[in-house]
Amino acid sequence: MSMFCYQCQETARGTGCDVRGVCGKSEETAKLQDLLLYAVKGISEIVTKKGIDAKTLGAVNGDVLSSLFMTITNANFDDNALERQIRKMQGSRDAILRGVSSEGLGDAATFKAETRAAMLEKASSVGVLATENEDLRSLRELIIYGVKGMAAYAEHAKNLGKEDPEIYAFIYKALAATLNPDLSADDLVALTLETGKYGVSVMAMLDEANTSRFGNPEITKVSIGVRKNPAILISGHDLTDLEQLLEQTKGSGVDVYTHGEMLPAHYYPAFKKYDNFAGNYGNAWWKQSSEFESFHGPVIFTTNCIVPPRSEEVRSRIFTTGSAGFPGCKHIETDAKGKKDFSEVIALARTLPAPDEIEKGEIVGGFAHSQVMALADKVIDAVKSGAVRKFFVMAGCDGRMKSREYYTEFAEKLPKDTVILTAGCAKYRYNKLNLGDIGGIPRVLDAGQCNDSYSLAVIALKLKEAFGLDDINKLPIAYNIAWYEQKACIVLLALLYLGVKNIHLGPTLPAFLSPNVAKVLVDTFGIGGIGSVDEDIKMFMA
Ligand code: SF4
Ligand code: SF3
Repeated sequence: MSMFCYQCQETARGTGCDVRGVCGKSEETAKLQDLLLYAVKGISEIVTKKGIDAKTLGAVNGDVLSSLFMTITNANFDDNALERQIRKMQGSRDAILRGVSSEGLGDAATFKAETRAAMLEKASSVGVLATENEDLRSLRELIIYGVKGMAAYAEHAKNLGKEDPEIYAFIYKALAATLNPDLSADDLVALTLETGKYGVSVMAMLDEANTSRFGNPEITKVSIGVRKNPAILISGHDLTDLEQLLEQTKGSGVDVYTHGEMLPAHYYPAFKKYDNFAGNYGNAWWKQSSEFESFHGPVIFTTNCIVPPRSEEVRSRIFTTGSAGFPGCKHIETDAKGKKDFSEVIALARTLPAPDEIEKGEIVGGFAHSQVMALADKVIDAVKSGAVRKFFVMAGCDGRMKSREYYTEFAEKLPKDTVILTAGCAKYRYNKLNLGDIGGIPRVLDAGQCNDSYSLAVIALKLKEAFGLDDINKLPIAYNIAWYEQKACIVLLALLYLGVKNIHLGPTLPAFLSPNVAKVLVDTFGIGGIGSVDEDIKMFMA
């Protein structure tokens, strides 16, 4: 076996990618990501064992977030960038080590791998399978994937100037724990729940960072057609990148379209002032290969999900920034003040044709917590009168597996007196179906990106208060969540921490859950998978 990764839903055979990633990740990339994670675990061990205050670590905290983000599914495929980051993190680790004694520290805190060859060799012994016990491995990886998701959200918040030393301290504690042979399965279960607690904190921080800078999302119609100007497509989740791009393209004659998870940017008041902010082009991440061909203009990836481009022509107009990366694609660096220079992208756009039309019309979104609460009276009346019988949280990720057609069919077949609450790219399975409305309340309420899943929790908590209930599970809300990558793991752990029970996860349960760990989740939280659409609807409506 040359590599091993089972962190996403599309993992090979539902067990693990061991030759090459289904995502396109090569053995070498997988190994460099394993070693980068190991270096970050080493830093975490030093910080935790030596009682170092995260506040004193300066830029290291942000570099740890980026390192973790670089290992999330479909974020970074660039071996040179991964190698540089491993070197950087070893350097930071050694600088921290100089101030403390190395007594009691393990290999992660002290290993040296300077060359690519040395890195690959070292990586072979520090990956997922280094933990032999299946249950401990499962819990360690569940915590690590939750922490990766947490790091992604913390990085977005940091880009907006918001940081929380307690979140950094927790990341160090959790990663150090995954190296600790003395921790039992029970200890790790407790840490998994604590990961959910910090998941809630990080999502609240990001929500505050986004809304204080860009305003509260509001009901918005977004065009899915095209204009006649040359254009740039921006994908991924980072709103500060979008803000800078809109500022730099203002008055340039170049339009900006969102793609995938950037769609919800249209819901923020701050971006409505840009005349060249043209609309959304395309669908969820996995359809990008054909959509980028017909778009014609440059594409900027601010984060995941990148699909390896199939033609040289498309690759030549893909740019990455932040934690994203792909070999052969130009990476736009951030200067010391967080500024990025998109002039090369804009210049390239001017030389290329306008996008081909692939769809027409509009979609509606912007139902984050503040907007839904502005409609609270209407929503509460609709529930009390029986006009709305049930809400379905169908947040999460989309993916390329055929089995995800379940979610389109599920949305179509849901009784007409139900409302879907969504967030994340899962929405593309049903946000263009025209499912109608109930007394003016649309049947699909899109709160935003996966990053905005927090909004769905806030809505549930506020409804619980409004209905005077003592338990969030007494609300008429069912959870049928689609997952793919590790940000979905932190969202799931956050919901569990908030006490939400009976969440159904699909299209398959994570390969990284061992039978025993899956049993704990089933017994304690009622977690379930999915079955057939008709039977599931019957079960949820009962
Ligand atoms: Fe396989 Fe998913 Fe890992 Fe890619 S991220 S190597 S598809 S498990
Ligand atoms: Fe999608 Fe990658 Fe997760 Fe942000 S863009 S939800 S999969």
